[in-house]
Amino acid sequence: MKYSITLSSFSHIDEALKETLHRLVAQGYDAIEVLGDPRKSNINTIKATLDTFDLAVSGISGMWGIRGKLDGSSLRTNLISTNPSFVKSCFEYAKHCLEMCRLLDGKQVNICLTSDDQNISMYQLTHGHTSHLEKQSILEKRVIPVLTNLTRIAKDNDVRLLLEPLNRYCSRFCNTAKEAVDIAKQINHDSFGILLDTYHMNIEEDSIEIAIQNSGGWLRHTHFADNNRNMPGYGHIEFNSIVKSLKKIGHDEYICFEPNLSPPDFKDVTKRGLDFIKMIEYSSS
Ligand SMILES: [Mn+2]
Repeated sequence: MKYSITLSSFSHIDEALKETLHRLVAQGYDAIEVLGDPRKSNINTIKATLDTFDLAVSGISGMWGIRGKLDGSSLRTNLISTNPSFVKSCFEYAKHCLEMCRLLDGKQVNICLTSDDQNISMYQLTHGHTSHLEKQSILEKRVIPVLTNLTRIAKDNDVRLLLEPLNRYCSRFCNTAKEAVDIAKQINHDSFGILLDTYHMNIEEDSIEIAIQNSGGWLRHTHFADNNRNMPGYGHIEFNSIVKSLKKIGHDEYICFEPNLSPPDFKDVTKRGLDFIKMIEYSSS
């Protein structure tokens, strides 16, 4: 297996990129996932820095769910909105990420189905008060056509667009692997697939292992974090059976860690979490 980690995990840590990358190589990481942040989109500078390290770019992580101004920019990244100009901004943002991915020689960009609907209460969200029919109608009329267009742009950039289910506290659309696979089947394109994140799966799936097995060929990438969004091994998710399930379906894409990190122990934590998963990988082979 090949291992990557999201650079967004280090975004609140005051450390030079070069120093972070140097340590990640020494710790045994194969790749990094770059944050799709248009505020820091000097791609040539990022590329020049990356080129001096023996690290691949597994892909771009999108900043989904932003509803407005972010440090003076007008970034809006909710694909589901009743305002067409907001959907257009989100489309342009996704396009930016796909192009950025190609320029950095990455393989995929994740996309999450967030909505800017302010009229839904937290109670309605967490108790699943949106009917299946309402969700299906929004997905069919407003989401699938946009994803189909973005998939064409992904193909033109020779990268993949991967739909990542989020847990109910983040979105009321596409919370499970099955919902993501159903959408992928409708788009039915080699440049479109799904990404599964153990942190979200821990909340939404009946069985993480069965969800992985049923995702089969659509699964192109994973995000690994424990139930508390720390590195694997620092919470109570059973990673042993998850790694076995990935091996069972012949998953040979990156495992990308997406932890919340903070000083003072983040340097040690990224090493111990990686070693923990590698130990499981070797012991189950
Ligand atoms: Mn994720």
